[in-house]
This record gives sequence, structure tokens and C-alpha cells, in this order.
Amino acid sequence: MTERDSRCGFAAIVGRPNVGKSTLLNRILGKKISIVTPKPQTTRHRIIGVKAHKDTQILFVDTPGLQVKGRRAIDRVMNRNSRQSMNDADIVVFICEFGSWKEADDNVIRTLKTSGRPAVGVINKIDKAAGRVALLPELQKLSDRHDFDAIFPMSALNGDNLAAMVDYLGEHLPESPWLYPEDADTDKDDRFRVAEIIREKLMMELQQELPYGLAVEIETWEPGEEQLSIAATIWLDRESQKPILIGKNGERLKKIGTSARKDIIKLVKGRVHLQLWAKTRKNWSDDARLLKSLGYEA
Ligand SMILES: Nc1nc2c(ncn2[C@@H]2O[C@H](COP(=O)(O)OP(=O)(O)OP(=O)(O)O)[C@@H](O)[C@H]2O)c(=O)[nH]1
Ligand SMILES: [Mg+2]
Repeated sequence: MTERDSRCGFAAIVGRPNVGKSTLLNRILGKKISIVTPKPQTTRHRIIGVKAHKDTQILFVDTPGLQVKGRRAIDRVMNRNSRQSMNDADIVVFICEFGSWKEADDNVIRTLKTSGRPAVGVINKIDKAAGRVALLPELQKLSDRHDFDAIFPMSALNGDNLAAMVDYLGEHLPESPWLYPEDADTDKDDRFRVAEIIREKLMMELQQELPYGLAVEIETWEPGEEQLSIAATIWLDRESQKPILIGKNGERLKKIGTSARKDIIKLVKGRVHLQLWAKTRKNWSDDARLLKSLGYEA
């Protein structure tokens, strides 16, 4: 496609934790690119989902939920990733949740205004709304909060009203050659995606604070004739977390491994042997140097 008739640009999906940013990315791409859990602070990295739409290549950027209260080094890195994605975007997709406006949403709006980038607003989770009438006051409130170019009520979960937004973005990104190959779907490699799948299963299985003190590192990745052998380390913040993660007779870690393996098989389309090890690195989440070594870099 020539520069004249093609478009390409970045659409950064931003919002407070848990509003459905990653669900939206996956729904648009029609496959699982970014992990999703019912818990806030699931996404920690910038993850690009590449969507070819008519003559436009839309580079959706999933971002960590902007937090108000995070104090650890990892929280600062996550917030910086989100702000940077917003500043670099051609269009910002601001997303909030139907019927649940919080202080953190105001914080995202402030950051958006500072960025000065054009933005569309999304009111997500409208499947929870009691009919169209319930939506009207929410639409009005959101348009009072910021001068959005357009607002889309939507359900990322069931795909309602999503096509209208993708059409809009496709028409409003700059004229440019495509930056990624035509068949690309993400900027992340399989090693990254496997580490994320393991982290998703950990977050789903573990309760309360524990999920936030976890990081996953792929130690070995050995493609073989029979199967792909992967060994991953689960890094913990504190030694006391280890027995909770491993569970009685190792059952919890085994369950996590089994469910991760199922998803990894789908990703790599082949047989997989997965080994998980739990290790402690005291306060890794508040140590800038350790964060860097675990791949967390703004
Ligand atoms: N009912 C309903 N639930 C949704 C919808 N979109 C997302 N969810 C749920 O909201 C929860 C959070 O979704 P995520 O996609 O992980 O949210 P996120 O904004 O990426 O969260 P962070 O990465 O933590 O910032 C999950 O339980 C989703 O299933 C929706 O349209 N309707
Ligand atoms: Mg997310």
C-alpha cells in the first residue's frame, strides 16, 4: 500500500485499573493478546495489538491502569508506561466503567489534559446498564469532564458497539505507511506472552496482596522435536509467601502450571513441557535495579 492511500498510528487505551482496557484490546483483535483478570493492576507493560482495518493499520496500545496510590518502584514504572503511551499516541482511547466513576478516573482525565492529545471516550461495561435510558446521564457527565472528539458506550465483553469505534479510529489516524507487517498481531514475542499467561493464572489463583508481589521470568526455552520445554521462575517479594504459592503437597502450584500449560499449548500450537520454580528476591517490586533485570523498564 502506498503512503498516500494508507493510514497508520497509535491509539493508546488508557484508564484506571480494572475498567476493561485489556478486554477491549483482545476483543478488537479477536484473540488473547493481553492478560485479563477480575483484579486491578493486571497489566504491567505497554502491549501493542496490531489491527488491520480497511486501509488503516491501527496500533492499539494496552497500558497499565493509572494508579493514584501506588508507592512502590513498580507502581511508578507502570504509571510512567501509561503516561508515556498517552503522550506518544495519535489518538487516546480513554476508558471508564459504566456507573462507577472514581477519584482515579479524575486522575486519568487530568493526565489526559496534560498530554494535550486528541481523545475519544469509552463508557465500558454497558451490559450492566438497565437499558439505554440509563446511559444518557453518563454520556452527558463524561462529555462535561473532557472535550472528547467522540464518545462510545460499549461492552468490551460482548463486543457491543465496538465496530463504530474501530471505524472512527481507522478514519482519524494519520496518513502513513504501515509500520508492522500485514500479518502482525502484537509487538510481543512468545516468551513474553508465556510469562504473562503464567502471571495471569497466578493472579487468578492467589488471593489478596500476594498477586502484586509476583513476577515471572522465563529461564529456559528449548524447542525440541517432541515438545517445547519451558522453565520459569516465579519471583516472590517475601519468603513467607512461598508456602502459600506452593500449597499443600505442591497442589496449588501444580494447578497453576496445568492451567497455564493449556493456554501455552494454544499459543505455540504444539506440545509443551512446563516447569515452575518459586524463588524469593526480597522487595524486588520496590527495587529499581531488580525491576530492570526482570524486564520492567519505562
Ligand atoms: N460486565 C463486563 N465486564 C467486563 C467488561 N470488560 C471487562 N470486564 C471485566 O472487567 C475485569 C477487568 O478487565 P481487564 O480487561 O483486565 O481490565 P483492565 O482495565 O485491563 O485492568 P488493569 O490491567 O488491571 O488496569 C475483568 O473481570 C473483565 O472480565 C464488560 O464490557 N462488561
Ligand atoms: Mg489490563
